[in-house]
Amino acid sequence: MGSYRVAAICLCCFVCSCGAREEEKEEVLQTVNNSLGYVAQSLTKKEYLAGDVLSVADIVVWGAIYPLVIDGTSLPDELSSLKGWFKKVTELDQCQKAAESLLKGQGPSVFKAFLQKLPAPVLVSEKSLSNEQEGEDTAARLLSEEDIAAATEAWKKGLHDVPKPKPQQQPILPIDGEKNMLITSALPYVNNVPHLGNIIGSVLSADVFARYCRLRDWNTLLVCGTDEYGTATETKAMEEGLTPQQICDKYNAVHTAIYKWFNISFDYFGRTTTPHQTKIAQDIFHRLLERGFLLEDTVEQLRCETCQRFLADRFVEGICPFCNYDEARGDQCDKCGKLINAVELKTSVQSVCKQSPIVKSSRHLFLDLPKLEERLEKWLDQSLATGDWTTNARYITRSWLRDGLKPRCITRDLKWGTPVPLDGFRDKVFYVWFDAPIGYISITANYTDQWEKWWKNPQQVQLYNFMAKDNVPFHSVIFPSCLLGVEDNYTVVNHLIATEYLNYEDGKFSKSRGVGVFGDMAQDTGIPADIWRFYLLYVRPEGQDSAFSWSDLMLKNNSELLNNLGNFVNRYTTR
Ligand code: B3M
Ligand code: ZN
Repeated sequence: MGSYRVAAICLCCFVCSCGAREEEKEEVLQTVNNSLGYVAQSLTKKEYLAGDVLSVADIVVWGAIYPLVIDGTSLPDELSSLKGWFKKVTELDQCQKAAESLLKGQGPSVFKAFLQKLPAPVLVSEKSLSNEQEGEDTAARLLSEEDIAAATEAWKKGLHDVPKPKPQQQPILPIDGEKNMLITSALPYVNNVPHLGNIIGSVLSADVFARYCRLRDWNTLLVCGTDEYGTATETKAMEEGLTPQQICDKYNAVHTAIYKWFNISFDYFGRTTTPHQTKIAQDIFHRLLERGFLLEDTVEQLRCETCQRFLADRFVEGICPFCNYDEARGDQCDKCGKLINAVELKTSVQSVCKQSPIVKSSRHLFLDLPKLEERLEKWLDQSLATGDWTTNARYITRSWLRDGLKPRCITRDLKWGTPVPLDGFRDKVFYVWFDAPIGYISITANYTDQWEKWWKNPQQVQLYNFMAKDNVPFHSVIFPSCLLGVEDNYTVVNHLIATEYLNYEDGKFSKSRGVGVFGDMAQDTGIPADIWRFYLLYVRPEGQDSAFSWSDLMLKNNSELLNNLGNFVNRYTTR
């Protein structure tokens, strides 16, 4: 079925004007024609795809090629078997109804949103093994005797004869004419020890991709750091009897040590509580303000009279106003994924002292997302069509836009954060999710004073963001809207790679309940980091949630690493 899928995906070029080059369109057409030819060929011998009766295969293939073919008249005569079959299936009552309800008089453009959720089209030239081979039809290429002999020869010579990756200049900066890969891994909150789910969701996935890029001799910068502002830190500080700064220093060191042990190849691991963060975040804020993208409004906020403070949304728990899940956090519902304003929770308690908060009003600043929506849509059309976005990232982003964007509050009544540099708001700080993605930029600024060569250079840089799926809307909607709104030639995400969740045995990892395997525990087991890395990548939750299990770790270690890989290497080395 793979080839039919390709045919459907490639149609994005026809319906979304994604800006594909002429040659690319030619290639797409070629791919589509090959696939259609293949289907036509198989229909010369039988009535339907799987035999003489209609089956699910017919419906799937019909649905996949329908956006392109519509009434069948565009099919060339030499595909007559396909034409006849297509007509037959189209005439089925259910298929007619499906087509009518889907198209609603808008023609094939209704498939745009659907196609954008699918993986980007893989053109033949992108599959080629190196740039020099561009254009060569590697998909159709079979290994020749010579290829196999060359591979055997290379294997015999061993690693020392393999060309070494080019040494990286320091600091690593974009280079004219090269592929410049800027890779970020979501910034872990500083108030906790990361668990295996956090590790595979962003840092390890980004690390593996960065290693791959470096082996390809692509000019690569991998940055990350701890996300240090916000109530999470203030609360942890209260719990441990330390200042927020002391908490940040303590846990930044914990994170640094864990990622070092896991061999995560960051080019720079920083933190968000730096003067660069203040400067860049405040500059972005001023530019948004000057351009009329901020609004002022009164907010009803939850305040705990026992603790004498306003409560950040995520420290309130209650019933989700959308799906009635009774353990929704005040900022986001873990069940339906919707973002919430804590005051909208049906009943709520503060997660620390379990008291019911009161509602109090306060003036705040909002990002005017409806005003930024048009430029965001335009940019997304381009980025989704040409970039590598995981299916969940496409889906989450599209559903956000489909529901319509609303202004989002970017200030908070807290102390531990980047100060809001505007009269009337100077006792407030930026909301951590306004601030945190700016951390990628400020962390790079701490690495090199030439950071703008990465971050204000969309012409030369490809930006890859790695994260777990709950971080998607902030990276695909809110942060890009800010960057587009500041009109300062910022590099905006081109590729967004989001994982599903990794569960622990039969349940969830839970920092607060201490359930799961945390970075320091993994180290204490005495199992080497490479085995953890292998197993986490093996169970990486790509298309759906997956689970860590101790017995499966043992099984995969014994079967895959020891029996398969171990024996293979052993046979070779003892020959
Ligand atoms: N710290 C959330 C998280 O760790 C947040 C990510 C920020 S990325 C800019 O899941
Ligand atoms: Zn919900």
